[in-house]
Amino acid sequence: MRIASSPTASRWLAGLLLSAASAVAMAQAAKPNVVVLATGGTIAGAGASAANSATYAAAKVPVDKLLAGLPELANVAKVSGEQVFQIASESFTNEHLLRLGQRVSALAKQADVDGIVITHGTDTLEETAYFLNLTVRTNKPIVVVGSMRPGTALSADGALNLYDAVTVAASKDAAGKGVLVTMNDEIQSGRDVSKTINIKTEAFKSQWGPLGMVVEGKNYWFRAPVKRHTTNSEFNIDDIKALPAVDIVYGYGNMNTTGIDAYGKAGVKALIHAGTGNGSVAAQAVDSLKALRASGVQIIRSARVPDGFVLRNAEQPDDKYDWVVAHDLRPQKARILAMVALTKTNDSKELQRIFWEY
Ligand code: DAS
Repeated sequence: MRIASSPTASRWLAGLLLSAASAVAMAQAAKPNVVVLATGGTIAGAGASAANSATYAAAKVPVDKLLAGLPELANVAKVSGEQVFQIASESFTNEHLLRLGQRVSALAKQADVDGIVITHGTDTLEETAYFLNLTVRTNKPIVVVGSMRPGTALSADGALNLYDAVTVAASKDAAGKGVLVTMNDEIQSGRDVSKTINIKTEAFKSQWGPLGMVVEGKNYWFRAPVKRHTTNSEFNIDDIKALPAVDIVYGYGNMNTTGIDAYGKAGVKALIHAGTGNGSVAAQAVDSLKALRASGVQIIRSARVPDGFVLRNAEQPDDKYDWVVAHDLRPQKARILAMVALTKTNDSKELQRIFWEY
């Protein structure tokens, strides 16, 4: 169909194009602002070939390339990216945790930021998510996301995980639920979730189940966290300048005290004991732990068994020994909470309260 090229028609067409462009601009302007903080990991990884789903280099792709590779994000939010680190997450240190937490806290205070996504390696993703859950005082959605395969691999999972993370971070219904993790279509609590397998995309699980799912850009919620977090936390990243030394010893048959004694000499402020079964402590290790406690070190009983929770005074006389139990927290999560709690108190009864509440 030819459109007459009269001045009137040209003006009409120009007007049409202008209103279409302004409609798009208005629609985009109405979209939430989401900031993606990139730290590295497999989601930024690259392999030599598409067949390399497990052999690759993590922390290679910069955040602007990650975002450019996902133009669909523009349908969800106005997304901007920052490269905070570019590391494999097994190399995270307490300093990385503090710097990332401070950046998240600063962005969360900005009126022009509606949600925050953190791309992260999967190895310690659960620790970072829990740390932010405990210390960032905001109701805005904060979503930590990773991937089990690099973007170069067949059936890579990073793009959809990132799309889901931005969807949740842009959603008002994700506010106030604590720090979240989106992996494999699920929305998990940053407190509850752990990496449970090292070679499948369905890697992140919680014994208490996901909070919901995100499917084709829509969130489906089924429960909300009951433990204290973010705005209901007594901890604040803005007040934490350093994290105390807290380490972990593993329980096993033929257990000895070499590790316990070494950590004592190294000056840890708390020692997480990842005990067998219900957080049991080998008879030959009890005296070393009691001696550490007497020297002022907090002893926190967790378990190497992934699920369930450690009962106080069940397998060990915690009252008598003045020990703390980690409740349902796995050793690596118990370490995060112990570090944060010790920035406020070294009282074992207060610590036990904190382990019940967070
Ligand atoms: N090395 C792992 C990490 O950076 C890769 C990954 O799974 O993200 O945590």
